[in-house]
Amino acid sequence: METRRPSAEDKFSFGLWTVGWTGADPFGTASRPALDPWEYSDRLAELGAWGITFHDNDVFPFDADEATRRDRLGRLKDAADKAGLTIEMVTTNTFTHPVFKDGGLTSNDRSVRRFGLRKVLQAVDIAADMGASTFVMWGGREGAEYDGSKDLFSAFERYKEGLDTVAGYIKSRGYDLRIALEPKPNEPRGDIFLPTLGHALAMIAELDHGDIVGLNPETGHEQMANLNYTHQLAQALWCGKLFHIDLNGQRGLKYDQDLVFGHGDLLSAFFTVDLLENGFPGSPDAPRYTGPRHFDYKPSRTEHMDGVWASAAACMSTYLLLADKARAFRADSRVTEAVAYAGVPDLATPTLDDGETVDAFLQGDDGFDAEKAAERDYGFVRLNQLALEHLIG
Ligand SMILES: [Mn+2]
Repeated sequence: METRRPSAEDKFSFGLWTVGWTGADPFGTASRPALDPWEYSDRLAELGAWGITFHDNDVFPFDADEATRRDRLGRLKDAADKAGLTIEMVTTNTFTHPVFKDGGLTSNDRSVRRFGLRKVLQAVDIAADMGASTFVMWGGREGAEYDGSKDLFSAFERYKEGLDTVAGYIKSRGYDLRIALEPKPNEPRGDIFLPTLGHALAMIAELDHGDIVGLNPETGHEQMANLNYTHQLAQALWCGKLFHIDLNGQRGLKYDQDLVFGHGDLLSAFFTVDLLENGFPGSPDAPRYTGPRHFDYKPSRTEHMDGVWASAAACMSTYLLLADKARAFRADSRVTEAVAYAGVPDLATPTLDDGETVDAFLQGDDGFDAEKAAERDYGFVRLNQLALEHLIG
């Protein structure tokens, strides 16, 4: 097995803040130099990436004047065009500056909320200018440490107000943009609003403009909530809301590790790639994810610049290796047989007959023998072992 080199067809993209992370953490200062955004994008293109993404303040400082903003955004766009990179997603930073310490859209301070909402709307304009198709909203500071510090009812009202204002603005301008919410349970806030994909879906259902609002689930964020990332992607696909993805690695319930994709739970990563590349095994007509394979990871603080590029290449190589293995897994006749034995395709059959009324259904018992049905062997372990053997073989 050797390192796989990606091509544009693989649609790999990276946040500029990923390779651009200088290693500053709560306990230590930067361990690497900061480059200009176009230097990162040039190197990512050389490594075989197809796209890049960024927060407004990955490109220009928080307090930049209009001329500086235009100049730096223009330079990045030129560099991306020259390198053949697509700017597929843009997002806003409403978490770094201390003005956002109690949130951007849900701060108790109304003047901060008005400032935060303006900043988000300005970033929407940037996203449209750059030709992005997705606008991610990660509300990392929308939350609390202390339950008494918030009127939680109003917090949800203000979150909805903010999201609907942004989505309504996108529609009013005719931008070809969709919003993707990124759930996370905690960090930096003690408890973040919209902690999981399910919470975000419930919020979207309450929005006036929810039709253009979907999800950007991150591997580690869902795993920090002790959830199964592949299941989260599946539910988002099922309801037509998987607009974007953030792939990375996480090992257990701890701080947000942002490891290289596959460097956390490898078997979970295998089935994530299997879902993304092969779709649902018993539902060929089900929605498929066709968007960017976007990585949101951090090159470990121990690495210097060579290690930064090696870790970006590792994300893509690991994905391609897992894709090869997932295809081989699905093409293996032993797997086809084990899948059939397990009854996987049978789940696609509706439980009631076509046109069967509940009354007619209740009148019969199908001659069902619970004791006999309880004796069924599903063979899930054998199926999983076949996956494992493909993965490590
Ligand atoms: Mn993360």
